[in-house]
Amino acid sequence: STGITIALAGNPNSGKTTLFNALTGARQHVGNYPGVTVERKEGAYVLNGQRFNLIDLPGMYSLTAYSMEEMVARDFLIQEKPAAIVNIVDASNLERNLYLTVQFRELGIPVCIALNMVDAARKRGIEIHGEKLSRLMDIPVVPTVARSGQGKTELMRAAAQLIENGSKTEPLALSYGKDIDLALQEMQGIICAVLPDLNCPPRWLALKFLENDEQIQTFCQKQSIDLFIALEAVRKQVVKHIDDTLATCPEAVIADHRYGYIKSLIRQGVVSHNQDRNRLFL
Ligand code: GDP
Ligand code: K
Ligand code: MG
Repeated sequence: STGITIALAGNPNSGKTTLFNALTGARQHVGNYPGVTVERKEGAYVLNGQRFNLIDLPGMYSLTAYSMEEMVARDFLIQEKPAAIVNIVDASNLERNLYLTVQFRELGIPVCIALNMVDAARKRGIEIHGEKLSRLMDIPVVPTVARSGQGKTELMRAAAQLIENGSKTEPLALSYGKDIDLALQEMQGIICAVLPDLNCPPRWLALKFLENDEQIQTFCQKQSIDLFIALEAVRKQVVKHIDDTLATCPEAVIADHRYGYIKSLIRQGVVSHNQDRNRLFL
């Protein structure tokens, strides 16, 4: 169908389907992804005469696909390359939800955050400063209450604006420490030489390979056995070094750095807690 594709993505139970329904109403089509029983929900949203195809992606915690749902969601993002991701984030579980946001940014697809369930967060005494988060992460953040539809038009305006400016979206390149950064650089060089027309950032592919992502490793193997062997040699070296020096593995170090980045954002005043302990008695 014609129109610009926007994927609604986020952790399970963040409110994706509720938001999707609020945005698309009856203009929905439900099918299946080829070969699997995961539901594929698509719907239309029109803003100022521009038609958008919205996809309600299955819930995911990570871009390393551990479940069928995550596999489908990741494949969709890489193969169908939506113009933008509307990342539905549960405002009450900001830190955990942003772990996925960081990974979307690493993948390099423009991201707009729907800071959802701000009503429930507020009831629990949690206030998120969306503008601050937006500034720190350099992505649009729009507070929403998917259940009532509050914020949905502002959200779609922000997503449309993001797509208009989209060409300048660079993938986020976090530092994962010297050892991993150097390995990534080397792997990226190897990948670029063998696969110049890759449909995802080469550093992202290297990162996934280093995170021991089986599907990514198989993909590299299928592209070229020499590529696989060269990448595997770098990986084995890092694995050994990190095991010797830190008694851990690259995927744990990478996850630690992602969480470190998120924690540092949050510490800069993104979240206020209503400390009124007497609240229950008032
Ligand atoms: P999904 O798994 O991401 O598709 O999440 P759902 O759309 O199924 O929503 C999970 C639950 O959260 C449902 O019970 C929704 O009614 C509820 N929900 C969704 N958005 C909001 C919101 O903004 N505020 C509140 N209070 N509840 C919400
Ligand atoms: K659900
Ligand atoms: Mg859902």
